[in-house]
Amino acid sequence: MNGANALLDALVAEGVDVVFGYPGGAIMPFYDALFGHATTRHILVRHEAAAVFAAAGYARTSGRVGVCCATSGPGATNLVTGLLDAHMDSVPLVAITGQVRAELMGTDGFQEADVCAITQATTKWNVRVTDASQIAATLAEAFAIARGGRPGPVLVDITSDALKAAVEAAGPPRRFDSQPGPRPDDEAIRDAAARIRAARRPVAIIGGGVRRGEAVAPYRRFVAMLGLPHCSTINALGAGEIDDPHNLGMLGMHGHKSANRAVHGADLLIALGMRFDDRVTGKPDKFARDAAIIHADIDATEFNKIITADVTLHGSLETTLTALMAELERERVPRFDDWAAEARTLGGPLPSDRVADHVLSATDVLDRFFARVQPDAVVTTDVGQHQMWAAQRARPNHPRSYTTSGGLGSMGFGLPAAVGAAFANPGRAVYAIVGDGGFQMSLTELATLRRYNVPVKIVLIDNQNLGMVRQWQELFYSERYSATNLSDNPDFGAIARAYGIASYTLDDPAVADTTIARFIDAPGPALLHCACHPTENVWPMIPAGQTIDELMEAKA
Ligand SMILES: Cc1ncc(C[n+]2csc(CCOP(=O)(O)OP(=O)(O)O)c2C)c(N)n1
Repeated sequence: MNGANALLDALVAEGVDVVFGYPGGAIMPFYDALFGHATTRHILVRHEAAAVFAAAGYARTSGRVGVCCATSGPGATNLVTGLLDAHMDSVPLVAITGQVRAELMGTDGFQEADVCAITQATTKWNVRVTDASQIAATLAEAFAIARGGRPGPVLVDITSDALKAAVEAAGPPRRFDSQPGPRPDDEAIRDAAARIRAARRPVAIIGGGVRRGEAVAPYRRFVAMLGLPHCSTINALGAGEIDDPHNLGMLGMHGHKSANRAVHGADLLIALGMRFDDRVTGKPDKFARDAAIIHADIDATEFNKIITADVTLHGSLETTLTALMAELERERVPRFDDWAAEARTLGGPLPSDRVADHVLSATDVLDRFFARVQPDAVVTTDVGQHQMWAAQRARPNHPRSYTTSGGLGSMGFGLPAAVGAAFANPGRAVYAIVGDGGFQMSLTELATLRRYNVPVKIVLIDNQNLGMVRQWQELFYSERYSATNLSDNPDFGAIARAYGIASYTLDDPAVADTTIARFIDAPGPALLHCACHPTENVWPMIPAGQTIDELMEAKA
């Protein structure tokens, strides 16, 4: 048995069924151990960036730890963006990188990169292992850290000589039981309950923290118990019951008007597992300025970072909400139905640019698409206008079914994340909604779809532009369209076919419904190439650093 076998055994002990990766010199002993392995399957992606995004798609849609691997130097550095994406959205990952032999480290050895230094700011924890006997214990610790407390990515860098060195069989794995999480202070719970009782216009906001633990059910009970208007950040879409009339939808720059207006006019915000990102707050000193703030989070460093809280509740959302509901039930439970009904009227339909009848509108395509998508489908998106249009229109029924690069906003995420989601959710429909720019950053993964016959369906919103940047140039840079025109795009259908992927073209609104239905019903992977109007914009929009008072809408 060598270090590589010990590594594989440690993955098996953690129940890892899939590793997304790409081989190379320093990690070859691990690939040799993986060869023909019975339970842990290696999925060969076509770029290391896709390996880490696929692991993230796996983790985001399953709640389990995603695993990826890469070789030293260029393989390892190709993971950096995906690690940062996972770090910003609190996604539990373990990335394993090969490293040059210990004796070469620090000599600019071939394919040497100090990946621990490079990923210091993009991981929750990273560690180098040079001693084969430490591999098993280090892996167990890496998994515990990735999934414990506020989850995040961990990188384990192992020198190739440690992977090759003989090692005793590890025996039963050492368990790193996650520490019991913090419990919110009783006094703070009483204070929060008193403020809820005294409030007239309270609003709850749920953030990505709801993914952790079993917070969805208590959250739904909490808002139902109070008749509370509630909304979510993009990372928590699906947390609220989709048919609950008190659910005001997505908050933020391109959020629903009723959600933004209700928050703006609230006298109490109950912020749950969210971190007041600038795409949500716009201008922090004018954000919900009449509201007292109750902030609940597992990570105390989020308190008072951007918005000063009146009450902080440090603990898992599940524990916090359970304690808060118990405290509220000790006396009369307040109801906010009248305010919730009023909050609903603050919105109105989503504004859209008008597009000539014979031209395909991206928002119309997505409306028709989401009307047909199964409620339990997994949807991933790339980054740009299509991401926002989809977030406004998707109807996910669980925060693990809608997956997007929220904090980092990294193009190239959508397709590989869908690959990972498909491996984590066999039998569930998986859709990737991508733009023509981001698709070209990741279309190598068509080969992965083909090789493993992964039934991911890709909706390509092709507006022949880097649309989101084009929109900002139109609105804020005097229509100087610098480097955003993609009118020389390749023939996407031909590209899909070259990879052996079925392709459907949609360029006529008159046949949109039938084409979308054929695409959804197609067996196996498929591409729906939607040739859309080039200048449709995302509305509504609160310009960066502004407030709801500066809300922009489509011109009539
Ligand atoms: C890796 C990366 N590079 C650059 C950007 C900046 N950016 C944000 S949206 C966008 C345009 C995306 O264009 P496309 O994929 O065609 O989607 P669309 O906005 O047209 O829907 C760009 C370039 C980014 N978010 N990520």
